[in-house]
Amino acid sequence: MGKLISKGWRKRDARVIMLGLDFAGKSTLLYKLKSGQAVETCPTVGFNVESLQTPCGISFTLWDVGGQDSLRASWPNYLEDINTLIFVFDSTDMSQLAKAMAALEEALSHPGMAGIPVLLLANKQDVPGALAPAKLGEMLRLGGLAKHRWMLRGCSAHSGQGLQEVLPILCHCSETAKTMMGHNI
Ligand code: G3D
Repeated sequence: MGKLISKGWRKRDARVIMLGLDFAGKSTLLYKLKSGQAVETCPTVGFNVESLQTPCGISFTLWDVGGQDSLRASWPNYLEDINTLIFVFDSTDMSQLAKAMAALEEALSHPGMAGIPVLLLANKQDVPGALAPAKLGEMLRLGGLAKHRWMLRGCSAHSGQGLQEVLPILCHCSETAKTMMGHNI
């Protein structure tokens, strides 16, 4: 880590991209992380962008890129030169799970994603009957994730449950980016 600091990593923003299907809760998460407050949102058209200060002193520029079918084609444009990918699942919508997993695979296959750590968020855990993170994890173990360091956390953008861990995880990911491929974060 000392090497990274001496190369000036702390002087520039870390770039984190948040992807997921529409209604997964990306915008709500972004603004909850930013302000600690839940906000009224509209389905993301294009992207929202926020800067976040972190416990480790790195400032993150967090892009919430829309997940609608027509917008997913633009995801590769955002996957260049990133430090961490956050992928958000709507844990209450089983009908979209296969589609969400396919979208994740597609994002992971982008050349810019080589060696980039991935934080998976199983959102909406406040809703009774939501898919538990452990169950989602069992479904995700195979595929493109094997080539990345990754971590799965349950959370609720409404209640804030699980979000206190997110910024420290992002700090850790950025400090150790592109090392330890194939290991969990
Ligand atoms: P998106 O940016 O991924 O498209 P949004 O998703 O952030 O716009 O959220 C889509 C809907 O899910 C919103 O509801 C939002 O309030 C809701 N939502 C987001 N996160 C959570 C959560 O953790 N728990 C619950 N229960 N709902 C959540 P509306 O009704 O405004 O469309």
